[in-house]
Amino acid sequence: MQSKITIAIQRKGRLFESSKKLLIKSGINFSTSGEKLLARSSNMDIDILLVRDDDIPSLVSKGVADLGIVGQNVLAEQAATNRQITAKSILKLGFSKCKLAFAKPLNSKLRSLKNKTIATSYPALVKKYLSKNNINADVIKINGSVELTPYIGIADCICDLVSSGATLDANNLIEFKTLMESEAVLISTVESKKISQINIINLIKRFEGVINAAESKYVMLNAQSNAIDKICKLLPGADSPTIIPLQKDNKVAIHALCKEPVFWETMEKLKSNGASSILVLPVEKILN
Ligand code: PRT
Ligand code: ZN
Repeated sequence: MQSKITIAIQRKGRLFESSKKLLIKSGINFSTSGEKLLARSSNMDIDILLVRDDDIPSLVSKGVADLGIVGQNVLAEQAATNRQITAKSILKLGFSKCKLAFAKPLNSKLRSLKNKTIATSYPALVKKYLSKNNINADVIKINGSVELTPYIGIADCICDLVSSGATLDANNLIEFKTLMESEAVLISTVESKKISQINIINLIKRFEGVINAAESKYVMLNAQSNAIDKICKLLPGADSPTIIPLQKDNKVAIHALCKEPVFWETMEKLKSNGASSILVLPVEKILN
């Protein structure tokens, strides 16, 4: 008998909607409401723990959850401070992308971090960076409103998460160095190749299928037979397009799964190389 799978996801916050969408698109039916901390899937033997993102690495490391979804920034900070965090990223999920970056006031003359005071919610990652680069500096841990610290005189610069950059702009700060890029990841204590539970392997395959599908498009177009090579080369990330002869005019239909974005510019280039009736369709699921 296969045992139940437990997955920990963020209960509310920036990761919640995309984590829920990924599980639902992977065929796990469940509903969340209000303060519910445990959701049972109605169609699969899966429990979903709804928790704060900071608790996810330890829940997975302790084996309370088999899998978890968390930002690489949170996992890396916790792993840098606590040896008991054994959970590792096994799959990049492509959402909640951001970077952990140093920023200083617009009018600051700061040129290096040497002997400066840095405010951050990620002290372990900042200290690791400083020690790796042989920089001597003070690090102060601040949990919220890190952006305010240079103006109240307690720090020379900050190291915080940035996505659009609007918060830095609004606080007259300018980014000057990226410490790490981050996105949501699936975590487990077991490397994906070593996972033995077949139901977990199949679930991870479904996650991969949803992620790959989100980036892929199915392209169909018509072309003259003598333009096939030129056109196939222009199809982004297409492995081996299907060529189907048309009844008339020595023409063919070309069908391809494009694993990279298909922009209007790509379509215009295809057209100027002899393609016509170009259709770009969304892909819902891929199982390799
Ligand atoms: O309540 P809980 O503890 O579960 O959640 P939380 O409040 O600790 O985290 P939450 O929901 O704010 O963020 C969860 C994860 O989303 C983070 O750990 C990151 O992996 C990811 N993420 C992606 C971000 C951002 N983008 C982001 N922009 N987390 C925070 N921010 C903040 C940043 O700290 C800064 O204050 O947004 C502001 C900057 O945003 P921009 O767009 O103005 O640059
Ligand atoms: Zn948190």
